[in-house]
Amino acid sequence: RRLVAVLTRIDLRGTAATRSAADLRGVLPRAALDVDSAVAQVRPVVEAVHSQGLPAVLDASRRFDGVEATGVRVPAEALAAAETGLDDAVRAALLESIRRARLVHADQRRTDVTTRVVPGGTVTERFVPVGRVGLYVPGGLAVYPSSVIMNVVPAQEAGVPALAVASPPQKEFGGLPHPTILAACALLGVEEVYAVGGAQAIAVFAYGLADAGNDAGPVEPVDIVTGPGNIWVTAAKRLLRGVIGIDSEAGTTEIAVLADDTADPVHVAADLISQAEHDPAAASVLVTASTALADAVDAEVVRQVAATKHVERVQAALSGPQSGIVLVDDLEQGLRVVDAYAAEHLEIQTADARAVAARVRNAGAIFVGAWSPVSLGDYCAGSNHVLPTGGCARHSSGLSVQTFLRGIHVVEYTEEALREVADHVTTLADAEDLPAHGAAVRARFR
Ligand code: HSO
Ligand code: ZN
Repeated sequence: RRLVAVLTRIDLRGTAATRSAADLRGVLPRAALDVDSAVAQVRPVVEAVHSQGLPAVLDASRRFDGVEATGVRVPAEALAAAETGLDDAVRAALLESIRRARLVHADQRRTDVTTRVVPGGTVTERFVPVGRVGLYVPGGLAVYPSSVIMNVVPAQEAGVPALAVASPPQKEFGGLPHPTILAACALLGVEEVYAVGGAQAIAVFAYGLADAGNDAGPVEPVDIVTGPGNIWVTAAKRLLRGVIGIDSEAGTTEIAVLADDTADPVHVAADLISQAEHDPAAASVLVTASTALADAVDAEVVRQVAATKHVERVQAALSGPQSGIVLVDDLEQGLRVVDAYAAEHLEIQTADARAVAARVRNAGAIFVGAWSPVSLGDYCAGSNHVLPTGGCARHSSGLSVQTFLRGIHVVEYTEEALREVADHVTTLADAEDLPAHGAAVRARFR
């Protein structure tokens, strides 16, 4: 195979300082994902599942996954068998990943807070987990037992009482999801697993099924659906938001590296390639003021890509318009660029990396220094790897315990405390021309 120096250069030297964040976003590499036209395409599938139930789901599995099935529920025996059949090293790694994720997510639990607004008047914020969640685990180019962990652990630590997992049926595994995915579910104590993928999976979660087939009973609808997925899954989530709650859209993965002369080009290239491995549409972006580093990373990328397993995918991702090397004048401009880009994953490989990282405002997750690569976070850091992509890190966070909690205000005032503020309520009600609001308070003091 002939390999080319793949990363495009975007030279912002001399101009980054004067551009607005919106302007910078316009010139930075990023894939344009047309979710809206995908919404139109998934609508018939979603509507069919809603109106016809199981037959429509099985029909979609036949058309999109090439799988003939009579039901969607993964039998308990299949989960147990997958767990028993797990390779010892994989089991140990999954358990360590689960242990670390539990440590971090347990610390995210919220305790109720009561504010005494006035004597006799309190507002309590009570944190209540949602009742039932659906967690989507993609199939596609890779197998993602790690994503089972990243979805299930925060929901469990939030105290969600009912939890179901869906993942595409695989022809080579008798119409079930990949055994490692089933094993991860078993290790986490998840018993309700469905072999259904794509938009039809999200529709099943949103509307439930009167009959899951094979005498498995019904599928109850869920309150929230989380988890990454391809464009069809993303489109279905966008379409059904409102019927269900959803997490932020986690699209094709992205890595940005902010690096200076102190960074090791071998590490930087390896990290850029690591996330490019996910998908031909994955994005790998290096931001640096050092042309020496840029040249060294280019050379390393060529060398390492030649030796990597998924060379076609990686080449496509690195040479696509969504990837590149952005040249800036200095670290200051580099910080402006990475904030404008708002990467899903941002590595800081600079001198005094911790201080630089502390100044970043927009990123899904930040990886500090030479010993904290994104791959660590993908599996075993304890952090969550379901993160906002496509610039959504400007307004959204990754998956956490908070995703599955609602904060409910509980208001309790005594007669005296209400009497004391009654005039203010009446005045504001009159100012809004809503006198019945004021009357509801005054009626109590006649
Ligand atoms: N980098 C992906 C997560 C992942 N990587 C799973 C490997 N397996 C999105 O954060
Ligand atoms: Zn990854």
